[in-house]
Amino acid sequence: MAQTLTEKILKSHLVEPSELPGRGEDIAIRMDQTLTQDATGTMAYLQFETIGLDRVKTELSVSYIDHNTLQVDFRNMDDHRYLQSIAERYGLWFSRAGNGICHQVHLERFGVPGKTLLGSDSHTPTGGGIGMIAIGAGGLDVAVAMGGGAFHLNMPKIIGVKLTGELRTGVSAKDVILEVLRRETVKGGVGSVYEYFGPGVVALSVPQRATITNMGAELGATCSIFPSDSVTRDFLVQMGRPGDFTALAADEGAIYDRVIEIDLSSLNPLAAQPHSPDAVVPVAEIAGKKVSQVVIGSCTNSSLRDLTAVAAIVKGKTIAPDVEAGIAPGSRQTLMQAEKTGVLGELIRAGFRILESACGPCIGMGFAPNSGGVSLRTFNRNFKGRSGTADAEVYLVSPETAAAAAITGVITDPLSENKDITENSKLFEADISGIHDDDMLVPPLGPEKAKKVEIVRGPNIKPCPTSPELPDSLSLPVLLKTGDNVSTDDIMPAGAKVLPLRSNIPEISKFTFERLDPDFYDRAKNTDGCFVVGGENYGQGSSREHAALAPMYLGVRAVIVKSFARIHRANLVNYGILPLVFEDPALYDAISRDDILELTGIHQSLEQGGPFKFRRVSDGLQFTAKNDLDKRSRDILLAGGRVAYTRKGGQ
Ligand code: MIC
Ligand code: SF4
Repeated sequence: MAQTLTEKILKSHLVEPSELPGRGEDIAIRMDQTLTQDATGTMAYLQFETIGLDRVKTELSVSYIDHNTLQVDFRNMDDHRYLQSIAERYGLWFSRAGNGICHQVHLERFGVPGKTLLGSDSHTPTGGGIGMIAIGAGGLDVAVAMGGGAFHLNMPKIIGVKLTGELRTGVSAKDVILEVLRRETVKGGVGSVYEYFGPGVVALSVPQRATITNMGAELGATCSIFPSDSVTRDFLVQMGRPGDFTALAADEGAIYDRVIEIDLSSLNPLAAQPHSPDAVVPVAEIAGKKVSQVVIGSCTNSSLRDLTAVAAIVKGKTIAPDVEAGIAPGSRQTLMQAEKTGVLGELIRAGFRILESACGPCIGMGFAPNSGGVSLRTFNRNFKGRSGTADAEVYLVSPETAAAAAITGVITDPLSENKDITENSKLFEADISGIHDDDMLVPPLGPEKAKKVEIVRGPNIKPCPTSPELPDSLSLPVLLKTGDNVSTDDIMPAGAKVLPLRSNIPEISKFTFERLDPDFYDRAKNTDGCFVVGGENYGQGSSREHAALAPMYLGVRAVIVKSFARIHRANLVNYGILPLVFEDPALYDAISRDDILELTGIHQSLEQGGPFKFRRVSDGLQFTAKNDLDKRSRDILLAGGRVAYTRKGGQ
């Protein structure tokens, strides 16, 4: 039978069952590669150490330093030292601070079509741009994959995105994914893979494809993928890795669960308005709004292609007086290429502040906008407060749209800059084929040398707390009730103040739900266990397992919602918190904060798969939560979390 590309790669990596099952069924796949970054990596490696292996068992594992590079005190670098010694000890590659953002470096230096990649970062699907099945997960799942364990997921639906036509100058890959987000919304992709195909694909370069697969994370998708074709081959040749190329595509006549079609030639420049990546409107509709900041960078839009488009627009001009503009090239390699082509010089001349090749402003590590400021960013998330300024208005746009605003000082449709883009881009053409740079990548040590390495543990590295046992019944208050689309940034914020605490759960837990309820920590500390109630798409966004670990540490025993985002739900299971879904979503309205709820027969529900039974103590109101957890997740919860489950022999 004709197969989609997703099915082909999943099938060739299937550990269990022997054939691809129906949509939604549990599958286990082998992971060829893993990646971690420093903000999620310390927890992942602390877990890996407890598995007790001598060396990673993957074909390739890389530990990146890119998130916590502000280093306002000893803590960030303590983490870096720990991570470097772990890489040396267990046979990983190590990407040093300054080398670039994990997803971009991985695409450039390690991505291989047809391979699987698991990363402790939600934007790992960037690798789909080069034809990989690349999935984001919690650190614990990545630790297990590094140890050779399979990764479990529900067999996704496969949504075909048929691209026809060609983008007009001034419209770029960011506008394609913003169009998908406009149509599908931030929860439209849960349980799905977006597979791109059609005649329009060939006109998109690999970095453009990667922009699209990267932001598939904002759809809630498991991952997104492009075929591997002559464009992929040219990219790999340019990266000095022609041997890594294989041609891959869906079979003729492959059947998708659903197909959406986008005519690239009809697309206009788009922007996601505050405060959600799916609040998408045409740029023309909001043109004229005053802008105070423009930032180009992040794992979504910081390739040489993107920087060149910006340089072409700003050529010979100066950043508008009221605008502060910054640019963070995605990798050191890109930075060096931009230097060779003259792009960097032009950006400096125009007045851009050159930021480090790292996540930086995308995760609130510096470059926060002014009070109430309007910031145009080429990033992928604009959740309220994520920029570091609570009342800033962040718009997500393409590099072209950002550059046009940088010059005019107001939101500007970049189609007006077409002539400059076409003519000036030619000025930045140079032979960059020789510039692929691995000097800041430390290769793995051989097994004998590796065994002698001592792990460096500074005072900031604290052991990971363990999950409590799960009793058969719980009678606890609803300590917090949230609305829809609560992100993991709402559950556990990032930014310069909180990120240095990622290796210290007792300390970081003080910030749990800080944005939704500044008193949550104190109230939880004075309560012996609690529930949290939420709306749709609870836990969207980042893969940070701290959003499960810290609530667990503070006594949250179950989260009852209308629906979950995939990675967060898996993280809750791993840390022994019951992720439950209202059978009747209308009941969400009936439950209030501080209600005491009794949950009984938990063990039986987990063993036999029946619904979870709740009763409100004040008036006896009864309701049920669905049991749509697969058998393995139920076993993990029964065991009291993933660590206990693995100790008891679970896979
Ligand atoms: C993000 O973009 O939110 C992050 C920071 O990259 C996270 C990972 C983290 O919280 O460390 C992600 O996307 O998974
Ligand atoms: Fe880094 Fe931002 Fe990408 Fe997350 S989304 S990996 S913080 S650049």
